[in-house]
Amino acid sequence: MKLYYFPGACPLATHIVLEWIGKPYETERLPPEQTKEPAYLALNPTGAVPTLVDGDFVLTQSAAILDYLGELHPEAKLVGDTPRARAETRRWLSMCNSDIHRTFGLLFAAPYFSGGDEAAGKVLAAKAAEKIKSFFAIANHQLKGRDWLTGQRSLADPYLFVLLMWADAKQIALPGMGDLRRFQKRMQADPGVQAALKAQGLA
Ligand SMILES: N[C@@H](CCC(=O)N[C@@H](CS)C(=O)NCC(=O)O)C(=O)O
Repeated sequence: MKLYYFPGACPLATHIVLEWIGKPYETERLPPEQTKEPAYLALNPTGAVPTLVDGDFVLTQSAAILDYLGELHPEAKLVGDTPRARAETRRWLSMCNSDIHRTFGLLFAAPYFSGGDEAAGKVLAAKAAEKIKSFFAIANHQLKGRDWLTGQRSLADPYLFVLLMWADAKQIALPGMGDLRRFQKRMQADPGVQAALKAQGLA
C-alpha cells in the first residue's frame, strides 16, 4: 500500500491513520509540480494529493481513503462499532473534509479565486478565516469533556489535527478554544502522530 503526499498537506491525516493501524505501508513525497504530470494525473485526475494505491486499487479523496482504511482494519477501532458510532465518525470526517478543509482551500488560493484582484483576495481570505474560526468553535464545543471528536479515537481526529496545524501556520487565532488546544497537545504526544510528522520532515 502506498500513499502519495506533500508534507503537512491533507494526506498527513491518512499518514497518521496508517501509523495507528500499524501494518506495513510505503509513502512517496511528491514535488507539487509532479502532480500535474501525466503519470500522476493517470492516478489522480484532480492533480491533488492524497492518492492511495493498494495493489490494483487506486483511491483518491481523503474521506474515501480514510474510510477505506477504517473498513480494511476494524481491529484498529477507528470507525465505530454501531451504525450510530459510524455515523458520528463520518459526520466529523465530513465536517473536516467538506467544511473546514474546503474553506481553507479558499484561504490558501484567495488570489486565484479573486481573479488577481488584490483587494477582493484580501476580503475573501478574511471571510474564509472567519468561517474557519466558526467551524473550529463547533469542534471545540464538541471536545468539551471528550478526548476525541466522537468520544473514542476515530478517523476524524487526525484530520482535525492537520487542520489545526494549518490554522497555526496561517496565524488564525482561536481564542477561548482550550478544549481544541488540549486535543492538539494530546495528538502531538501520540507516538503515531509523532512518527508521521517525523517521516514527513515536520518534527
Ligand atoms: N477533495 C480532495 C482535496 C485534496 C486537496 O485539496 N489536496 C491538496 C493538498 S491538502 C492539494 O493537493 N493541492 C494541490 C492542488 O490541488 O493542486 C481530498 O479530500 O482529497
